[in-house]
Amino acid sequence: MAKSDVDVVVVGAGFAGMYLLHELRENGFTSRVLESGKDVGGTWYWNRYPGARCDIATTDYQYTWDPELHEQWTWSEKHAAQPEILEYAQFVAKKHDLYSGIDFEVKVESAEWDEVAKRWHVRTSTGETITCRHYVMATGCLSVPKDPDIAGTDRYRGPVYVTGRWPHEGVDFTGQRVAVIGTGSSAIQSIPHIAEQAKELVIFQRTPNFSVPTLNGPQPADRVARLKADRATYEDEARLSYSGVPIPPSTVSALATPRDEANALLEQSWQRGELLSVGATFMDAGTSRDANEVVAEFVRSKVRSVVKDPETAELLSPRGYPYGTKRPCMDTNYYQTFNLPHVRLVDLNTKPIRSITETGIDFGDESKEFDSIVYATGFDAMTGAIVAVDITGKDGLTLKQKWENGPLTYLGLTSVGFPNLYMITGPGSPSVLSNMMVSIEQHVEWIRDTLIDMRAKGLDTIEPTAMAEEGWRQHCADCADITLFQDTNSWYMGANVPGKPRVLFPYIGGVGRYRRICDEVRERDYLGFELAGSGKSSTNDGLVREIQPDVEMLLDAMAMLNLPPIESMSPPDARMFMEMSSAVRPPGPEVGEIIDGMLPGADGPIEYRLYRPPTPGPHPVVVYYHGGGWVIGSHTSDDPLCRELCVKSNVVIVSVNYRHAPEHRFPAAADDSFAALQWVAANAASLGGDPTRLAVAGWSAGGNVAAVAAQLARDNGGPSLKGQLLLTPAVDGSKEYSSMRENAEGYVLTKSLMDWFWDHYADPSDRSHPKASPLLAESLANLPPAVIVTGQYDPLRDEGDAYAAALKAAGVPVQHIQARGHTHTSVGMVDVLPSGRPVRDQMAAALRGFFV
Ligand code: N01
Repeated sequence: MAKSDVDVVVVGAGFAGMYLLHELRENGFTSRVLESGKDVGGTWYWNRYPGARCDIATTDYQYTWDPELHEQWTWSEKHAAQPEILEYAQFVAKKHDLYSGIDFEVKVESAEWDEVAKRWHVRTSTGETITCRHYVMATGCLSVPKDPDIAGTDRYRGPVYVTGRWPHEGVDFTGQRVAVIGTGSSAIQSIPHIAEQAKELVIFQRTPNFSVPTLNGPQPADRVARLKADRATYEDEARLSYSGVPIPPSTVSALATPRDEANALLEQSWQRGELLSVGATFMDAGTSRDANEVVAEFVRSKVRSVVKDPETAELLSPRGYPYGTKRPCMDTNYYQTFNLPHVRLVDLNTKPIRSITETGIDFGDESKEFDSIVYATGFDAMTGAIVAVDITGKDGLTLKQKWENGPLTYLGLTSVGFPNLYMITGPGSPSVLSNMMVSIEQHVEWIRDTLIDMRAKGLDTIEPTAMAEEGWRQHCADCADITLFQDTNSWYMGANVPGKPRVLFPYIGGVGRYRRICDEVRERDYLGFELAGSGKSSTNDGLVREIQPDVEMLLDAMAMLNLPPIESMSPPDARMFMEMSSAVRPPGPEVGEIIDGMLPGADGPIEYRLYRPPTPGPHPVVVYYHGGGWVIGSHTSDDPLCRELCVKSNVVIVSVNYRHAPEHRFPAAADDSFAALQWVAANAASLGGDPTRLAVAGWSAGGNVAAVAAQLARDNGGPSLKGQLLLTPAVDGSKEYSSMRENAEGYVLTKSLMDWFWDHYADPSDRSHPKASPLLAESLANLPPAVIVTGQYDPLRDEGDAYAAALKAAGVPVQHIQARGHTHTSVGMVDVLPSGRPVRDQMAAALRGFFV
């Protein structure tokens, strides 16, 4: 007789529930696993439609936790079909005696947290109530078919089939007139098989999908060889990869590759016949629409090459959404099916379904009779199965209520108000954007280790903090914001289910990064969790990731390059190094005109570069000062940023090459900056600008001299300025702010580099002079309106913040933009870091605002 009071209740006996059961037993936890089906296998138990096949190759879609399995089980194909995967699940369940720990044909109806007993009460369809300390939803991401939201579905009197609930005995469509509604993965796999039997097949398509041929056959020889040579390394690579399959990240930009070469690379990927290969051909296809279009057009050309009727080919060609933002499909002879005389494609955009009728379907101006209707209309993904169970946490709040506006989780594993509730591959984890096997194993192991840790410390409950959960929501949103997913109506975004909140449900920061974060949470003593038991409780509040994901990725890549620190170089070498780094960056947008010239500095001529917008002038003029710690950089070194500011703000930018230290120490840079401003003001009209609309701008040390130039203009009778834009400026060299210590290392501008810059530029005794430290000016009143951008991970953050506050206190209008998750250098990296774009948009708008 199974116990009604256990350590852990697990819902679901798919690959997640099976592995968790094994681990719980191995570690001495009592458990009950409840499964509504009659067997193990989860997704592979339910999805028995013809042609159902795994889109991840069998080399990668298998358990790694039992090494013996690799000897005992041999996959017959590269992409295994549903019956074989189900057999594999059954084989593992038998081998490890898992059947004895699973209650089949039992549905969980509700689960309620008992705050006094600190236990969950789980009520089942058999009328039993099971009490447990920990409650795990291992219910899968795509397990609840969505209601087909089509008029008249209940009128039809013939047989209806839903791909996700296919009859176990199979269906024979021989001689039938069959309708298939939907063209997602399930439809694309089943349609060629249904077409083989049906007398007539009509496919109702709302949105065409991108599909890649499976090219099935034996397992790829190169993968098998790698696995045989060193399985441990292969599996580790998968675990730390972006999507759970060990494909090396691309370093090729589609935009920077001539189209014929790009197509040749895509052809190689196409020939691999793997779900992830085409999308992973280029590094920028996931973040740039233009780059993505190179991939999309290649796939469309493949459709045209197969489908003989050009009109049908065009209808089958996805347009208007980027490749990969709806789940790409894998097929065997899908497009070829449309060349068969008895197969017809109906475009629901021009011929919408008016109603399902008793005998068929009314669509467009037609009425057609069918012998069977197949709904391949998808799932209430990610959250459907979790909220289908009535889960009530603390204070009577249900998870369904809490998630009304979108799922809120910490790490996609836990949720505030629901102690000891865990979700395997839940929303906010890589889940459906990953190889599920890798993600399942990682979650099971994290939960197992957490339970072991809690037991060892005598702790009964674990619950995330509100701050950690909000921080995770923000991090997930930051990751989503730099991708192209947001604008596409996909089930990833909840768009397929009417009324579902529109957010990106899975975590898109990558499997490897996610694993590192989860590990870090445990290593940092359960950061973001409150743990309690036996009269003691501890809250370790905090945020596990605040840095912008693309900034983190760049920092990781730079760390791997192991570059020498700039401060270890001589100034000439440092300048050369900076020039070489600049040479490989994207150029920034086209401007109307660029003119290089000379202007009189404080002590001789200095160079400038003028950027003119393509619009008719005269334009406002902005004198721009480059970054580089007064030592490195030049009037061209911030070229992409100057171009973008020019175009986006519709202003003439004059970028000035003030003299550099150590050859020319303080106050040479400040004096040149002011001299350049005076000259530009006097010559604005001949430069095509409007002398009455003048401003200064600068980044870093350039922000320093821009602020100084604005003060000198105020104190020396002009020129009159409309504004000053200071991006992560250095404004006080006289003391060390806490951000200098907090961000001393690891964020490109380091404390030691900043010290090196100051040492080259100004003696310690000079640093309190307002021409070196404009924050220390006697008065900050009557300065032009300021826009100040500071970066969270910038050693200069606090002094920039202090300057913004001091200007405000002095009555200067200030727009202070605190760039969350950014470093000293990241905001200005045009076309490299998408997360900087919104900040630069704000800067450009503010610059425009100076002149209205
Ligand atoms: O479901 P889907 P699926 N009227 O949501 C259409 C995984 N999977 O079961 O795109 C008309 O993708 C809908 O149209 P639109 C895989 O992750 C994996 O095929 O919303 N049409 C769409 O065409 C996959 O992505 C594997 O405009 C309606 C289709 O129905 C996920 O499961 C195999 C409609 C639904 O496509 C889901 O795939 C199979 C309406 N009212 C699935 N409502 C393998 O790994 C919906 N549609 C092999």
